[in-house]
Amino acid sequence: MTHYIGGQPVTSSRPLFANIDPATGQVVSQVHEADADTVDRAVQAARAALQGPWSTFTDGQRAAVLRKVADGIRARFDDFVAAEVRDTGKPVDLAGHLDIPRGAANFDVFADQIAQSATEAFRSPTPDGGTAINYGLRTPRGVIAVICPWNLPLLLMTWKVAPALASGNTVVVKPSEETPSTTTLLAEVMNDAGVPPGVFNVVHGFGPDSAGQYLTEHPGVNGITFTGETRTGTAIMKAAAVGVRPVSFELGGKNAALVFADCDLDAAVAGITRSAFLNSGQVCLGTERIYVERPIFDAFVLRLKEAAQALNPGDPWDEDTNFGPLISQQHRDKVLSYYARARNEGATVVTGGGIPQLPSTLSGGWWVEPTIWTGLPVNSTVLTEEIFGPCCHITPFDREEDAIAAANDTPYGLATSIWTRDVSRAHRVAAAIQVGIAWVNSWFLRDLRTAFGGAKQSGIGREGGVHGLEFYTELRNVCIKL
Ligand code: TXE
Repeated sequence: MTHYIGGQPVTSSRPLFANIDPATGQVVSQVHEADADTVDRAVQAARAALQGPWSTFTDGQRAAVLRKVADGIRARFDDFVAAEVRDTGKPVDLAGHLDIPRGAANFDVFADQIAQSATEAFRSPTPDGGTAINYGLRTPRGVIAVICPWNLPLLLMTWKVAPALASGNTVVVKPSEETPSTTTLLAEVMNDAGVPPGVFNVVHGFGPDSAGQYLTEHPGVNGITFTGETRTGTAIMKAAAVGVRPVSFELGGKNAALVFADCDLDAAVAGITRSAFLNSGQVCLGTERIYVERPIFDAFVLRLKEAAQALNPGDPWDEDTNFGPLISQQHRDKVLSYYARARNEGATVVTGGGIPQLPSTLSGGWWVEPTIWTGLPVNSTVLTEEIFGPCCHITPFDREEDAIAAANDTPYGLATSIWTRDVSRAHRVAAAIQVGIAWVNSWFLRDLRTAFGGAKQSGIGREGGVHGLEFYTELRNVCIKL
């Protein structure tokens, strides 16, 4: 698999690296790793494209091209699904219903957004008794570096690329080394849709001493958008400090669900089963801490255990499979180390805790069991650190304020879900929990026009709708004295 620079596939001189199917552990392709020169070439192509035909496109013309990109993804739907399933091992049903359709929809959403965006205007008195008109003029920020994770590769990448391009920027994308394929396919779709050469560039590779570091340190980059680990965000922020370049970050989480005794228990169990185990727990919005009001604690634990045990791990190409492997051996080692720590710290293992028995064709993959714990104290490792696997801990609570305090007792603040039939409580708790996204009686229910992002160490800035414009454009105030 090659890089994609200035509208062309490009190779580089470093040794290729293997792209592995996490379901089987088999190598599925070899990928070029960008050196500093290759990254420089990509940034220069993106800079040159800022001066090219792209700069003459009206908002409406850019919107029309983005809609063609969305249609282009849909026209090659099976290719995108196959690439995502091979790279991630996720069930074909999930890639086909979430990753690829939402990845395509992101282009439609931001095409609509840019066609409708307006800026502020003020009529102002001047000291000499006259009048001035002030208005906001949004201009593209320039070359945007897009650094992506592996959990929802196309979806999270297009969530950044679509608003960047809608606003008239050019991009250099570095997909995760674990999931290079759909970004490369998207480059072909961009070409076919009439995106001018150099507007969308792709470089492959790793983080430190590789494409990620070279790209974020490159002085030709005007802004960096990143989704991934908080520690990586810290390294990228240091790189961005040189040249005082802005960042947009969506980072880690340790999200809590609060389940009150008056909730619809069926809905809460179904929603939390999704939030803890969808994509094998590799979702930034996922729930790893669950607080349940004591009268329904035992019933909830039993119901969630049954739901976890009913999950169906297996061949990702089987339509009935709804639980996939973890992304890599390294990540499985990390998740299994938390399974061991939970046991060592005295957890009651309600279900799971190990590696599932699967057919021999899948035995080389990076599988773990969906796992539920109870009985750990608030300061235990698995209740404080992001695990990013299919696991959660359930704690009983007696008072609303105790549940809120426990939910807030973390440096993270991405998302929460609150399960109650009491409308006043729903509003009260949603206002009290320090997060960027609070769901009531639901989880991952997204209107793509709404703000998306994290409080505290879960991020900087908001993506989605008009909110992303703050990052992807410079707002100039023009003052005209009449
Ligand atoms: O993330 P990284 P990894 C969390 C989750 C997971 C952990 C590690 O807890 O277990 O992060 O996953 C690039 N300069 N999340 O190692 O390292 C890297 O190549 C520039 C949460 O995959 O953050 C990849 O493209 N780039 C999460 C991207 O950063 C660098 C999603 C993400 O890698 C870099 C994924 C550097 N110094 C993991 N170092 C979420 N919140 O959705 C790495 N990269």
